[in-house]
Amino acid sequence: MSRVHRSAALAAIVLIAGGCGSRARSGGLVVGFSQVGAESGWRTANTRSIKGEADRRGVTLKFSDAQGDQENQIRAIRSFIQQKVDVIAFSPKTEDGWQAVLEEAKQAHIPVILTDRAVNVQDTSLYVTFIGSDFVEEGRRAAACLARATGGKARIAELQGTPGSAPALDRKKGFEAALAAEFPGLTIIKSQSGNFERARGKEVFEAFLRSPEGASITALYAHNDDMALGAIQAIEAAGKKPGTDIVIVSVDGVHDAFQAMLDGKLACSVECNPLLGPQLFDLIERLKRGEPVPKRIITKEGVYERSQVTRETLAARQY
Ligand code: GZL
Repeated sequence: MSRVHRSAALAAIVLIAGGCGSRARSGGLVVGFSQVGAESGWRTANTRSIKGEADRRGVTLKFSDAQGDQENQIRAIRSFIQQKVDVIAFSPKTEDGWQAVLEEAKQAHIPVILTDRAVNVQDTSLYVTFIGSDFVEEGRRAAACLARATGGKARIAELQGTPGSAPALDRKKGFEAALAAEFPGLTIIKSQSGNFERARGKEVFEAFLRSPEGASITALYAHNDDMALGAIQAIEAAGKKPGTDIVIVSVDGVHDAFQAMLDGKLACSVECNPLLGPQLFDLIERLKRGEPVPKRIITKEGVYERSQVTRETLAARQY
């Protein structure tokens, strides 16, 4: 069977998955994956998980690193369509701007899976499912942790993630909702994007400290660990003690954040699991077998608090 017919068969399986259930195709799969870039420790771990799982399962993975440029992602997806891959998966840098290319994938009968981040489209038939975290809940958890670590009173500087990205929009939304509903003593006095990058987080926090409100900042909410780690460098360079003069909470749970918690510089890191490879390829295998798949798969996550971190837990980290 030609790849076009195989792709159509796969897409047809997706469309009638809930029905009689067709005999799944046998043989290897070709999957096109478009990655946002390599902006953070989380992203590096996510890429390693996707590539490692494809390798373990003998899946042919066409992997494209967009280097943080949405146009590169769109070009890569168009290329996957021209190559007639069996499935397209991607982590959309930002929520908007995907309608046209997703319609082209649908016309080509190639199923699309969203991993990590969501897209903003009216027609949700343009993708099979979205596997990723609940970023609003992560924002709420960060607020609760900051309230615990500050006794419910803080003047907060916020380092936001990439503008227009689902994690930045929703982590802010969840955090602010929790402050409004439960923590009146927590106030955001500065807020700017550090683009999920360590160097940019350091630069922005240096500017925060130099601002008129700088001396009154008592806490930092960073949308990811890399920006928090950059801010810690800025705080120490200004002669202040991270974790004491400025209480810090962030999101992801990468290895360096565990080190910062062990060093007493970070109060907590809200877990955001990057190891999506096994779930992604389990899902693709289910599609291949003609089994129904849920429209939304939320990764199970918790919160890592400084009090829980030991040398043993640090050594045991997978990422
Ligand atoms: C979250 C992911 C975010 C991480 C950042 O699922 O999209 O992007 O929190 C990463 O570290 O850059």
